[in-house]
Amino acid sequence: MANLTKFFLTFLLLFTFLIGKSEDGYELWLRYKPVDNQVLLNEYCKAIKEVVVFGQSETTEVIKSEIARGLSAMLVQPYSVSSVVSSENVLVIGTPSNSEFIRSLNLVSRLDRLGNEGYLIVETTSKGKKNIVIASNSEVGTLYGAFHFLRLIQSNKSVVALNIEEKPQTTHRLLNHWDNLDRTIERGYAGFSIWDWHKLPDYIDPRYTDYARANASIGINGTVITNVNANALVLTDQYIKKVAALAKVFRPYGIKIYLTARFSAPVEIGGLKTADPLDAQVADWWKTKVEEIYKAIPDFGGFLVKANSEGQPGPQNYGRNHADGANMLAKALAPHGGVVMWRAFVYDHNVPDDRAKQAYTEFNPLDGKFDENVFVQVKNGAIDFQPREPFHPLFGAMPKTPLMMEFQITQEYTGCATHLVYLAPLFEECLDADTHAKGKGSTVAKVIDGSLDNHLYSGMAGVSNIGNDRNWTGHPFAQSNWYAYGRLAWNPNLSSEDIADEWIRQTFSNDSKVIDVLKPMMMQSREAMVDYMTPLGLHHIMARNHHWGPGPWVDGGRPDWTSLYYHRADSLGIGFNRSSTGSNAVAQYYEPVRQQFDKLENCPENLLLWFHHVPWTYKLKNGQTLWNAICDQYYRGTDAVKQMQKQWQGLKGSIDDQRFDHVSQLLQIQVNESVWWRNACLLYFQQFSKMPIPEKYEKPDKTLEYYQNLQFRYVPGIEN
Ligand code: GCW
Repeated sequence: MANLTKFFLTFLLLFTFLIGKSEDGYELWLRYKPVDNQVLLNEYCKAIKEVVVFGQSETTEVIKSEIARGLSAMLVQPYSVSSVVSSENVLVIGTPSNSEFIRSLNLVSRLDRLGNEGYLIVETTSKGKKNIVIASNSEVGTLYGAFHFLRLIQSNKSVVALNIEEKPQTTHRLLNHWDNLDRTIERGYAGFSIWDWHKLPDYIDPRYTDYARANASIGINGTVITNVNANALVLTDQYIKKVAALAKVFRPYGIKIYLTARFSAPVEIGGLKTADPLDAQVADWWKTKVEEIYKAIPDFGGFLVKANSEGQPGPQNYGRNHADGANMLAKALAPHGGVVMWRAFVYDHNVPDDRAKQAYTEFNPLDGKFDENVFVQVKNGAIDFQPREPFHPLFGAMPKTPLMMEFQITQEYTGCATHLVYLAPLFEECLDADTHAKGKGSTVAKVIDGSLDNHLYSGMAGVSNIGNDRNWTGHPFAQSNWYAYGRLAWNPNLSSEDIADEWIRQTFSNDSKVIDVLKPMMMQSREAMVDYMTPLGLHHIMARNHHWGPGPWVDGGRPDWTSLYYHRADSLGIGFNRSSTGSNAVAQYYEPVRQQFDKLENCPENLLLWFHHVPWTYKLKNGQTLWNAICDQYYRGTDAVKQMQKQWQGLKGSIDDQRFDHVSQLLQIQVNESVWWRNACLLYFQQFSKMPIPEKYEKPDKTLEYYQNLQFRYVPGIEN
């Protein structure tokens, strides 16, 4: 009897472990769960009897521990790592310079094509013995290969007869943290900053290592750890020591640290009278400061700068232009191999022109004027990370300058951390867009990977959604946006759907029942969000400051910070006329894109109100009036969220309880907030259209005044 009870207890324990075990999401996509497919498990165990990692650097130590950890957990048997290949079925990891064995394999010509960070994962036969080899020209490259190999097993892919050749398509793959030194995060929705400045440099939070592991696993090789709305303090000696301590943790993972440079730092912390970039003393101050930084951080990456934008100081304060400012910093960094990432996110309410045109107007004439180690960093669209924007006209328009893409991973305008929105389709839409700068096929991806104009440097930046919430990103699904961003920075040509597949398998399950529900759900989630927030090309109609809820009525103060400026609804129609009869922003695009956007009847309907002021009764391609189409899309969006909620409920039991409940509750919030967006926007716009919401739809249950009077304090992400 006692034995029977023990048996049942063990069974129960095992069962709870396998099915109900709660997971808090801390492990991200690096969960390394035991492979539960017996056939594959046998295959893996047969193919990997031993592991050999060559090399003695800190990076090889990282590889050893990650591989041993991953394989032991997934293949449910202990793996230790040795440094001699003595038999077959060995997983061998090394570079030609750290291993005689790798040199003997004849991989050199293949490795030559892969640069410093690329890698091979191949099955080799040497002296009649079959092994799996991960090889690269650098140890960081082998680390990337090791993570790729672990991903194959995590996502239940075969490891027989592997012949993988990978190489990053961009040189700079960065996260941009908008983290302040007081640990608040501008537009951050997942808690406070993970950088514990007060305890640095002496206390090293183990989280820093897990952050580096996660980033290296997707190929991110740099991080800007401070807000672009910069604080000069981070450039003082006291803080440089703290930054150096972080850099030391990240170094073995191939991740460089970058800082934001406040343009007025020479005045604020240097005691100079001016920050004029053409003043010799100023240039000298930066040169000395940069030397000081490199003394502490020999592989420091460089500076990211927001200048003369939204109140930040910059060269224009002294009558100089952006190139003057960027080049002065670039000259200080060049001897050390550092770069400047100079943001093109500039607009000024004192300039009478359409905000959407201003960045192009300022930067296009500066093409060719920047030093070699300067990137111009351009947001995906010309306004500001809206749910849908056309690609930024600067892409393709500055052939002599490497342009760095800036995507926003944090969901400032896309549901903060309560809406399940997979952003990879948004990133993909922009990367795949054809600028036609050099004829057909001049995609944005080719501009930013440097291939269109043959640039040495190329890159992507993603505004981080990471905070000190236990699961890093607040919403469990927001982890997918960090993941997808990294994968696309590595290869801008990957498909968002394939990335979703990879992520689901690693983060939730290889069970096809789970994948078949989650993949389509994620894939349509961005379109659903566009529908319930800003359909048909509407944009910038969110509430003031916190940008979280709807605010199509926002008016007063700086016109370019109101909603009225963007939607221009009146009794005749709605939308911003940016065609040749309006602000003529379309002229900043190459033909035939220009024509396409310019003509109302050719304009893609999902960007209609971005480029045109359209009559309420205008007939769309499906024969509907504009007003009815707007209604349909808002209701379609909220219905899609309700559908997501139902689908998620169907996965009860297939997902661990803790994350299942977490997402269930967030989906209810998303349902409520999508209805809020829909009702508030439709009631507001109805004042102008004077047309009814079609009978078939449930009527908004609150008045417009109700929505307009809602007040919120302490919404995360802003100074309250
Ligand atoms: O998206 C807007 C945000 C600001 C941000 C700015 C920028 C860091 O509302 O909070 O400031 O863009 O990108 O500089």
